[in-house]
Amino acid sequence: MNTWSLYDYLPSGNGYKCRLAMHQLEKPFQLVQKDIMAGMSRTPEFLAKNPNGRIPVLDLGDGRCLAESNAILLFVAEGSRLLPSDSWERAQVYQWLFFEQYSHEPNVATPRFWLHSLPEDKIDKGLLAKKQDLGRAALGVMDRHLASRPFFVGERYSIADIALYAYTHVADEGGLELTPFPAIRRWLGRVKEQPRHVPITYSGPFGA
Ligand SMILES: N[C@@H](CCC(=O)N[C@@H](CS)C(=O)NCC(=O)O)C(=O)O
Repeated sequence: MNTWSLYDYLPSGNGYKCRLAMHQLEKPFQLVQKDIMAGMSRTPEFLAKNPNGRIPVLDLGDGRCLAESNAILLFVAEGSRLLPSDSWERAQVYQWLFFEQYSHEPNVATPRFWLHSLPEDKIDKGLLAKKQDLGRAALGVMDRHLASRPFFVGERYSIADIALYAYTHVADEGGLELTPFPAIRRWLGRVKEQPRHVPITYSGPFGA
């Protein structure tokens, strides 16, 4: 079997989703770190793997490359305990993956990226505050859902939890305090207790 490679940037929550899921599913892969701040995801070689110029990219080693973190999650989790086979439960997983990309990631991850990676004078404070408000709204949706259930779908840990955990657990780094969201805080603890959990800073070995 070909060796899988994940092109990634360690601080990225989108990359972390894939690292965490593949490690928990005991799927070995090589981590190829790309410094996106130095333009390494915009080189001709990288654009041949993902024309959108963004990490994470899963390279299957046989000429096939897959981009988009949630597509990678769905691919690696197929047939596993992390992706329900029941069509209704699976549709709910899709619901939360799409929510994550449209309502959560752009408003929870982006403030963190701006505050940590941009020089102070490059940050539009008004836009940052708007994003943070939308981020709090997304966290509110999650908190209400989790108030009466342990995990997002079907009472079991799934890739829906992994996708939403990635940026939620570091939301405070974007100025989004989790104190007002008690159900989220309890859920973060449950996710962290799952077998083979690794932190966002973990750089390998993976799958072993
Ligand atoms: N929707 C994509 C977003 C990927 C993304 O925004 N990647 C960022 C890092 S988290 C990136 O590679 N940025 C580098 C660039 O835009 O040049 C996913 O979920 O994978």
